[in-house]
Amino acid sequence: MKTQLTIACLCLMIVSLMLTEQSSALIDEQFIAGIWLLDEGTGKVAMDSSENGNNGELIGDPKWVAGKFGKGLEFDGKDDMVDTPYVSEEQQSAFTILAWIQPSIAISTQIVVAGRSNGGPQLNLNGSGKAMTGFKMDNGQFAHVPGTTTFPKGKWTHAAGTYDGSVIKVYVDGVEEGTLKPSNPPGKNAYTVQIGAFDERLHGGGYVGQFAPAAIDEVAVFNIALTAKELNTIITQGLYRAAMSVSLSGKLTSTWGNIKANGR
Ligand SMILES: [Ca+2]
Ligand SMILES: [Ca+2]
Repeated sequence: MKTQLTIACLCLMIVSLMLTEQSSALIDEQFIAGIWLLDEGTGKVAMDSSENGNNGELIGDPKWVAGKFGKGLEFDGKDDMVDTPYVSEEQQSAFTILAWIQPSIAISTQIVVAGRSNGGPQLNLNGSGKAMTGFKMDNGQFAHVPGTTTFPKGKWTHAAGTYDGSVIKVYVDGVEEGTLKPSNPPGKNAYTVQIGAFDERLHGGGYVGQFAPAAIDEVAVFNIALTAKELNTIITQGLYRAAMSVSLSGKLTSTWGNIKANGR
């Protein structure tokens, strides 16, 4: 009797999960570099919610604040940042970098949202407060494309940069705002993905700068160019729900892997 009840309960659960399934995103976990939900709310570690273990270290004293989804991190624009251990040559083929940003001031100098120093794949706000993405090409020249929206002070706005091996695109709130076809692919880059600033000193380099006076939430890096549809699923549902709703469709191992709800 107990077994039958258990089976009945499981069936009900499966049916209800199928009914609530609502995602269209299909991202193979091999393309996930790292997912930092920034939901810890305490401590000096920003956990990677993917299975890759690219946990970030809080440098300086960024503050845990209310994020766009759950908690987020507020950076002071002076010496706060997060350093992750993620380095990859795969980003020379394709990438997506995305995050929510809430500037604390009107942005007037370029700041780092997330990316790799020394011309590695980057998502920034430029000196006009517009999202900008791109990289240093293997010929040493820069290929960066800005969006058109000025990120307003005190408001969460979403930014994403993608590269599919041919074209760089920048999206704001899921809307494509700029494209650029670089003449060459990204050059090699040995720096880690960092959030809120660059500090090469942590990895044997010398440059430090571009600190963001902003709160940042839900940072993710993929080694594939997400589509506008996938970006909009993530923006609407949040990274965690977007990942879980795909998982609930039964494609757990072939899509987002086992996303961990750190701090939730
Ligand atoms: Ca500080
Ligand atoms: Ca969060």
